[in-house]
Amino acid sequence: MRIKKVAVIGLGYVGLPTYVALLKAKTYEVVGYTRSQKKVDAINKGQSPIEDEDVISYLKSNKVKATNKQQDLKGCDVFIICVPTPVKDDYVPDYEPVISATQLVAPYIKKGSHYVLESTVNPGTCEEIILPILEKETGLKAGSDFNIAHCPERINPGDQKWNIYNINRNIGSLSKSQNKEIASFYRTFITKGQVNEVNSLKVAEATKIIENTFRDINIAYVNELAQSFDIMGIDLHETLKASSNKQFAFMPHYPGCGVGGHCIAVDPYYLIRRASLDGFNHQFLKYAREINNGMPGYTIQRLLLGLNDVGLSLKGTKVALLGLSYKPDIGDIRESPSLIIEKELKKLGAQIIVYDPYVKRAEKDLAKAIKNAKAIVVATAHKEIKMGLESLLKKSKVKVVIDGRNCLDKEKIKKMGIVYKGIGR
Ligand code: SAJ
Repeated sequence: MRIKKVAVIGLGYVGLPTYVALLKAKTYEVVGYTRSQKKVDAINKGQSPIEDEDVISYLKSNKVKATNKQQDLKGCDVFIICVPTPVKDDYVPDYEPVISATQLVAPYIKKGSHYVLESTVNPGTCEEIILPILEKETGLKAGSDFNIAHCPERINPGDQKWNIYNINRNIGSLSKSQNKEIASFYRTFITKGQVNEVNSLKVAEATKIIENTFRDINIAYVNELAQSFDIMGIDLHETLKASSNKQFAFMPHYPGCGVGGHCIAVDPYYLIRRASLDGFNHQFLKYAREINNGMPGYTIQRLLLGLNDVGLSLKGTKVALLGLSYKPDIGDIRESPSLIIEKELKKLGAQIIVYDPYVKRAEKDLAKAIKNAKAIVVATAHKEIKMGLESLLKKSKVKVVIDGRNCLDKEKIKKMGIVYKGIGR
């Protein structure tokens, strides 16, 4: 079937760049759907709700229409689902956004349609959760009447080099012939990356989950090393830098105050839970999650040690927490370790001020944030902190710096007579 009309469901960090890439392809009629009225209004006024340069400039120079009206999906041949896959408070996967997006498009699935899930899910989600909903709602047969495909997204928010046009993708479907058709469709807008056809939906789902659990366990590895190296007095930061000059078979990751974001901190729980349903206990993945979830607490321990060195207690002491977002130079605070540190510091009686140039509720002026502070915790390596903090420290009352991202010049700070403690440093 020739693909003429395409719907993108979900206009966040993944959906909006996908929507714009499809518009730029100038080959399809494209519908951008989000259930958020706020996002619809912003996009229709030419304002991007996400920090993506390509999207920002496209919306500025083109009239783009977003919708939250279900009937606008009528007549679409392809439905690309780009909604969040969060976990609930007890780390149980929350499929609600995927399920409601599936129910939203179901009335418009017809013979020859392609339903494509891009959200990161555990192997089995498409066939065990999505397929029954679509067959029940449409009365059609998945596979013979319509296709279900999985093409896991690999968007890396804030990345200047890798983007939707050049990141390689994997795609799996219910059948080889349908996979061929939907893969050729993807190649019309993924102009600089490969689109690789895999042999099954489960393999497609498994690729992204292992990519992100790979990252989580490697971060946990260096976070555990950091704790032993702090006791042994070895600078892990320097060690990793040196080990990185091995030209093969070594891939550095970096210790820090924790693992945030809606990918790495969340995805492993999808695989852990699904495998447990088949009786397999992913103890290694679980332990890695425990280590990474323990890093905000470890960072507070480093602060207590530092204050101890200068005879201060945390209670009543002014502490500047620098950085709320989960990664540098963006304003996304989902699952951010900073939020746990902030909560813990308040619970322990610190007088806390939070600085983050990218997050609305935080102080934007770094000098003001550290004024009268006795201690600083760097939780996000924003460029404003890396570039601006050291010169401010000289004239400050700061006695202790906890460098939760090992992003400052340790020797320079120590020369100012300030106690410096990093994570593994
Ligand atoms: N982090 C560490 N140490 C590291 C790397 C990251 O503590 O060595 C922390 C970060 O501070 C952050 C969290 O982990 O709090 C996640 O960082 P991230 O760089 O993995 O950023 P994400 O969550 O945006 O991950 C995305 C993912 N992309 C997709 O899911 C499509 C991930 O697969 C990428 O590997 C990652 O970007 C990337 O490479 O930057």
